[in-house]
Amino acid sequence: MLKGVIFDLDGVITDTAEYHYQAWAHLANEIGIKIDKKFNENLKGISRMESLELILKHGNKADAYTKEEKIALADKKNNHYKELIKKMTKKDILPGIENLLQELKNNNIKIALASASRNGPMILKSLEIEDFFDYVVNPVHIKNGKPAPDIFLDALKGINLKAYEVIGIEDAIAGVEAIKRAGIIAIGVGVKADVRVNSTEELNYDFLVKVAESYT
Ligand code: B16
Ligand code: MG
Repeated sequence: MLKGVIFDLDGVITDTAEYHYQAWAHLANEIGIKIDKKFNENLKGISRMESLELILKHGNKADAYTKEEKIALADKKNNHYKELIKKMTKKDILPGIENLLQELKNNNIKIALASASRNGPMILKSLEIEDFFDYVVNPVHIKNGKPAPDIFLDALKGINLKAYEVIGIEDAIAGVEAIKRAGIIAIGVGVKADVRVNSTEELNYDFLVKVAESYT
């Protein structure tokens, strides 16, 4: 029986990938590295520091900076990113998601957020949906990022449910792998998972109940 849903943020609730891309591309350019949208796909669901490491490696600069310099570079990207997302409003919620959150609440389904983004709570606030969430994982306390299952296991604890009682929704390959490694049914938005949908528009309470039933 479906008792909880664990959401990823970027790519599922709202689309911040484009802003992450702009901020990373700008920073990379400043240090002489070119990244394109195809490369950016590798950064989805990956933490800020790990993203920077991948970009440096991509530009053959993996050993060019000290730890302190890397922290400064990541901060710089984040400040730019925060400027870009400042203007986000309710209108930036992906299609079908607000309706789904409301339906889940009406049916007493627990709702958690398992986002690698440290800006998650701020984004939920801008979108005016923070009250729907029973638990928001603080990624600062998560030892191993996606594709490790840690963030989804923490979310399960936060809403006090077992893996078989929930569904996880992700848009990144690393995220789907994390859900599966936590033993949870995965819905992939635009990516392969237990069940794949092409758009968040296809997500609603009845659909999720059917998915949960077909896997138990
Ligand atoms: P921040 P998700 C992830 O969010 C993004 O997909 C990823 O591109 C980003 O690097 C990561 O959050 C960290 O974000 O720099 O804001 O802490 O997909 O796990 O919701
Ligand atoms: Mg995502």
